[in-house]
Amino acid sequence: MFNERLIPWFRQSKIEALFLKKDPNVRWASGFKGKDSCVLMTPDGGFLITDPRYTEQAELEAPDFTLVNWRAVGGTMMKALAHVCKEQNIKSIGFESDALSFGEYSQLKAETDAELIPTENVVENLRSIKTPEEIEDLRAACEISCRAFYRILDDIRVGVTEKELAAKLSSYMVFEGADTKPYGNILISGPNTSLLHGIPSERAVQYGDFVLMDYGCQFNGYMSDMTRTVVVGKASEKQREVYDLVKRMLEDSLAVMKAGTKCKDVYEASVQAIKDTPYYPYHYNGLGHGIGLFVHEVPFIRPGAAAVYEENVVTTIEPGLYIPGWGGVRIEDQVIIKDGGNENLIRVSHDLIEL
Ligand SMILES: [Mn+2]
Repeated sequence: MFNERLIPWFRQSKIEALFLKKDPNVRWASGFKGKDSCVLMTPDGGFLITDPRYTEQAELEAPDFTLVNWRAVGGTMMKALAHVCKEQNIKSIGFESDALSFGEYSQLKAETDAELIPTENVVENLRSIKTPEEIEDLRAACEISCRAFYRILDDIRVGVTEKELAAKLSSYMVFEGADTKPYGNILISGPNTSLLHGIPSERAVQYGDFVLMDYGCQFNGYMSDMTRTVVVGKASEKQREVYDLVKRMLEDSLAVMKAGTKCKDVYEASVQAIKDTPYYPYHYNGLGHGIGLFVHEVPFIRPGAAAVYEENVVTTIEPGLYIPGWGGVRIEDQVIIKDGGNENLIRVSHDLIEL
């Protein structure tokens, strides 16, 4: 599948070819789902540069592309790329400035006479707006995560370790239909919950703990990302106070998320509930991110972020309060931006669950 959505960029940039190396960008542009491969896109067609581990798969998944086996052509990916450019008489190549290593860039520069032009987020910006097919895959990934959530609730009890719960949660997603690579779950408990990206440990869950689960899966390569924080036993007054503030932050954010909203305005909406409370210093201002074939993508919700939501952007929204040594709460949903509002793909209540 040659992605026609790049054509306007070629027209506007006047660059003759676009060299893509990041796996999600290669997949989006060509349909090829393998790794360690790259594509060269031109307005007239695409070249997929790979090695014999992937040639059969590439023929099946990217039938419109000209396959180049770099082991046979040049012996390195950069030499093969330079060879294709010479053959096609390509004089300018855009490349992903945040993906090419210095070594690769140097090698390519030595091998080609074409002008090398750094680009940023060309495919990411196009990719941020999802097609109906992409939305169906994202919806399926979110539904799988939600079903896994209800299953893991039965396992959370005093004495079970964070690692055991993380392993079960991952397996539930696969049994519920996810691709076999559920990603790095954050499943942490008690005082560990103030660690924004804490790693599941041997810590055993205790009565009164928060258990924070930030996790997701892929369905046909498309990702879900959700977070819920529950309490084991009865919540203390302070736990409930912090939880209710985060819930308000989330719901105030969701209320403004629609086509035309600037990302910075979502951030501003999220802090209304805490700005006059002692908890304000404990929020984190990275509040959400686009999501699709990769987990953290444009547009990002941050203070001052000028990006404006367009219809069919899919994004997370994940406010939290993190109090070092005490614990933290995060609640994260994943939504489709629509005209006049959004559709929430995470259909699990925002209310505090006491187990
Ligand atoms: Mn997230």
